[in-house]
This record gives sequence, structure tokens and C-alpha cells, in this order.
Amino acid sequence: MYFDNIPVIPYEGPQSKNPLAFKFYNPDQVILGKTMREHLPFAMAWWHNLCAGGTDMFGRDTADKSFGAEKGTMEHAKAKVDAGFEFMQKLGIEYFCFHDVDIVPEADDIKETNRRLDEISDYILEKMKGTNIKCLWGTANMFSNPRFMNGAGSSNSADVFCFAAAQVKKALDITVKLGGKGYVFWGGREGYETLLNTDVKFEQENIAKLMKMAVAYGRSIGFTGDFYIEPKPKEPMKHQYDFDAATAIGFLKAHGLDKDFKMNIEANHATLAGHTFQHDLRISAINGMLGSVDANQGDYLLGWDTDEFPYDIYETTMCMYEVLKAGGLTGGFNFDSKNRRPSCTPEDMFYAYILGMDAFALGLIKAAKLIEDGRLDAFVEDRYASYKSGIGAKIVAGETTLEELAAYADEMGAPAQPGSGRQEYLESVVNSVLFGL
Ligand code: XUL
Ligand code: CO
Repeated sequence: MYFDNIPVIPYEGPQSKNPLAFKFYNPDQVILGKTMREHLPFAMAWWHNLCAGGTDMFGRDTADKSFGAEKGTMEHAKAKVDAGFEFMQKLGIEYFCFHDVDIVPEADDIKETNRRLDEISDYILEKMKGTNIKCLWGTANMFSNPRFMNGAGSSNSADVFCFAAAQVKKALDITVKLGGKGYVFWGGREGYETLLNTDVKFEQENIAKLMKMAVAYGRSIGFTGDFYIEPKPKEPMKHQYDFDAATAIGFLKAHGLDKDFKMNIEANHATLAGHTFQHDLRISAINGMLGSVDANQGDYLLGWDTDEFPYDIYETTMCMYEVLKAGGLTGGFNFDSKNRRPSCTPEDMFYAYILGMDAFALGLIKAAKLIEDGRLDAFVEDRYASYKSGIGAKIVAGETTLEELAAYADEMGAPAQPGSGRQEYLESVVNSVLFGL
């Protein structure tokens, strides 16, 4: 036991002042025909929760994540598994996500790293037995090791490309072994610092080749889940190729990868791209590619990926609004979030997840209310009413020509007004659903 003083976290309702209780996440509560547990497949991110201790550019760890073992050893890797499972069970979290090097210390030789991965995945598999804990997705860290300084699939070096391929292959093996629902490609260092030394076309084609080989290999070993691209516009590279959902979807379609891939949308990545979280969810959804979510929040005053635990109910409501409208996720809600550096105790790890899970549960409740309220839907429906009959219906059906439309316009002389967008009215509808009685 690593969290002896922490009980199983109960649901106590909105009035509760118990810091170690859920105020909104009530797993068995039914919303729009499904339980909260089904709507919200939450996942623990191995890297932030079990590995990161708060080190930043200006200072070392503030939180002790040794879990009683010496860091860099397999004993430590196993202690993290034990601590992680205790953590997830106490919170009722049913999924985890991992990078290869989150679960074992990377060795100098890839053969030894892979042996360690076999050993730890046996250990995790054993631990999963008798629990309802499952793997949401796995991925390969192809950005920390110095060999990946120029990228992985986009590296100028064919030897480095081979290392990336080897890591993807092994990470897929482990993901499949653990029954993972998905496999993620976050662009890492797939991008560039300057065009003076970069062949963008060549690099992008190579990334597509790596992804195609990953799909072929994954399917050959029985992986039936989704591959995901997790878009991000910048950081660590100045230009990341998977800038946002629209860019990543265009890339997948251009390379014939769109049937195997969906999007893993991270809130803070969307806002770094100059979009709202909701925008990138919508773009993914309308393309049939809303797969999974990396649940976190950025800071509008800071221009980098702060990975904060989500607390903004407006944002989580709009996220859940998109997710409900899309019929749910094939993946889940992975807390790619970290405690602020001064929140450095084991209790803070729990407070953070309680905050995030409650924020999404409340977002779900409010999004369902917005849908049941119906005013937004009715407004949007009415806004496009001119396409329901007459010339509008002909446009939608693709049964007209530019000549016919020009003749129609000639006849009108001056066009009718398109109608008010009523933005402020609609914003007040949202506020009344969020905060009204
Ligand atoms: C980095 C990030 C990654 C991915 C997985 O910004 O979000 O942790 O989620 O590689
Ligand atoms: Co992420």
C-alpha cells in the first residue's frame, strides 16, 4: 500500500466538503440512457502521475515518485505498477495510458529495453487480473532520447528511422498484449526548426510510411482497435506537422490512412493551435474521426503546454456536448495532466484526479441539459431553414448549376438578409443552463 491514508473515494454529492470525495462523479448515475461510468471512460496517464515529480527548467523534483524503490530499477518500475493500480482502484478509474519508457527504465541496448518491457507487461497483466482495469492506449516515446533530436519518422537518419520502427513495433506488441483499445502517435519531434535544412515533403512521406507499416504490423498481430494521431501545433518543435485536427485529418486522407486512424484531441494542444478545445473536437467529429480525448486544460496567459487538470466547467461542458452529439468516444478521457509543481504530496495526486473527474462529470450533466433544453439545436436548425425547400434544397441535393443560381439572383435583385446570429442570446442560454436553478 502506497496511499495508506487515502480511502476509496466515495461520491458524496455537490454539498460535500470532504476533499477526498466526488461532488459530481457518480458512476452509476444515468444520463441520457447511459451511466456516467459508460459516458466517461477515464484513464490515468502513467507518465504524469507515476513518473513526473515536478522537474522544470528551473528546478528539480518537488514530489517524491520513488514509491519506496530506487529510481531507474525494475523494482521501481514494479512499485509504480503497484502504486498506479492502488491509485486507480481508489478512484474507480478503469483505464491507463502509457509510453514504453514510462513503464520501464530505458536501457542502453534496445534488446535489453525490450526484455524489460516483456517483464513489466507480464507483471501488469497479472495485476490486471481480478480488477476491471484495462489499457486505453499505448504509445512509443520517440522524442526524449537524444537520437530523436531531428524527429523519428521524420528523422534525416535512416538508422534513427529504424529505431523508431523498432520502438513502434514493440509498443504495439505490449499494447496488444495488455488488450489496449488504441495506439497513439503524438508527433513528438515530427516537425522542424528551420526550412533551411528540412525537406518537408520527404519527411512527411516517411512519417506516412512508418504509420502504414504500423497499421500493417498491428493488424497482423490482431490489433483491431484504432490508431490515433494526437495533433499539437508546436512544442517541442517550432513547427509540428500535426498542427491541429484539420491538418492531421488532411494528412491521413492524403496517405490513405483515414480508415485506420482517428484523432486523440488534447484540450491544451487545441488551444495552443489558436482553436478552442470544442473546435478540434467538432472538426474530428464531422470527419467521423473523434476517437479519444487527452483531458487537460491550458492557461490563456501562458503560451505553452501547461497540462493543467481541467476545472473550467464551460470547457468540459462544451467538450461533452460534442462527445454526446458524436455518439460517444471509441477511446476515453485520458488525464494528460500534471499537478502544479508546489502540489507535491500524494494527497495532491488524488485531489487533482477528483477535480478532473468531477469537472467532466459536471460537464456531462450540463451538456445533457443543454441538449434536453433544445434551444441551441432549434436555433441552429432554423438558421439553415432556407436550404430545406426551393432553391436551397436544390443546392443541398446538388441539382443546380451556377447559371440557374445566377438567374435566381438576378430575379431577386437585392438578396434577402441572412438573419441575426443571435450569439449573445445563445450565450445567455448556455449560462442559464450552466448556472440557473
Ligand atoms: C505531449 C503529449 C504526450 C502524448 C503522448 O504534449 O500530450 O504526452 O499525449 O505521447
Ligand atoms: Co497528450
